[in-house]
Amino acid sequence: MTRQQFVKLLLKRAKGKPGTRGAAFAPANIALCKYWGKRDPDLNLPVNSSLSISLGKLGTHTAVKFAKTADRIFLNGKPAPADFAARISNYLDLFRADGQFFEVRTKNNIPTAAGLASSASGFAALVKALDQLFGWGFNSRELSMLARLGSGSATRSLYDGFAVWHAGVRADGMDSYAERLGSTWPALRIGILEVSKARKKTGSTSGMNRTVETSELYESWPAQAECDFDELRTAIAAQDFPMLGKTAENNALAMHATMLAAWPPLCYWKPQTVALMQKVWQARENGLELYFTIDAGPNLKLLFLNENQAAVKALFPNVQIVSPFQNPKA
Ligand code: 2P0
Repeated sequence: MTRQQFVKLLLKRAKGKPGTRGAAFAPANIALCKYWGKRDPDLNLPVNSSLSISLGKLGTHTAVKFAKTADRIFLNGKPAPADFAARISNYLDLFRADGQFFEVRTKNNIPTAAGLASSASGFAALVKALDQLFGWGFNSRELSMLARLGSGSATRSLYDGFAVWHAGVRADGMDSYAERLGSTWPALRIGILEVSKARKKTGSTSGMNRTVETSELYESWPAQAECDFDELRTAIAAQDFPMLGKTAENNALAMHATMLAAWPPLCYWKPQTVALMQKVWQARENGLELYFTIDAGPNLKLLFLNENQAAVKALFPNVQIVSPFQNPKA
């Protein structure tokens, strides 16, 4: 099945009437069990299930309406760079009728393409806005499958709090959607340590494809991811923070190990990334319950509990702290 066929099939379930505009927000998310590798690149079906936590008010606002003669794509108030605009227009091709064009205005309050998952919140917000524009009346599960076609990690950005993206087994991808985990964890904190805002040289899509094709270590990844996914769900249900932190950190490092073993080798880290990882390990040796995760980029995301917020701030004065469960919508 192609992505066009998938969309056609799903749109058969649409029920409402088109409106004149749509506007929506979606949060960024950080995977604690990473999505790394595709079993179907066209449908964006993952090799393994993943689990994430959304970043509350950090994410993307998107407004969409019909345009007259061509797509008009704006990013943060300015005409979007050509590659960004082309990615959005390609995605809109999945939904447009003959001669139909769109104006899309998208605003991120997180750095674009620095490993802070802005394509995730971007496609999730766009899909929610399109749902209003076209009046589809889809539920979050259906919207998560449409977001998936834009960017895999966007599947999980339809929700506040913890989200799981089921890898699914079906070839048509109808069982590869995300859902929210009911648990909340008010004391949980995420600390963003920005090492670089620069656009990365190798995007996640090509990075993961190169890893799947060339890395010997990738063979061990699906089994580890499956195990970590289960452990994280157990840790969340039991509110066992050391288990959550250890599993998330180990999962991220295992993912980066598969990249280092790819050819040509792939390393998203900067020297400062490694220095910060070592600082976390030292703090842990000194008794602080502090863990980290890293996506396909150089930035660290710290994981800790509210009771340790002062200690974390003292060690990392530039940390940006997010309380995922103190968002009024969460
Ligand atoms: C994740 N990442 O689970 C993993 C961890 C990066 C490292 O999902 O090809 O931009 O558009 O599906 O979603 C980033 O990959 O990739 C990602 P595509 P995407 O958050």
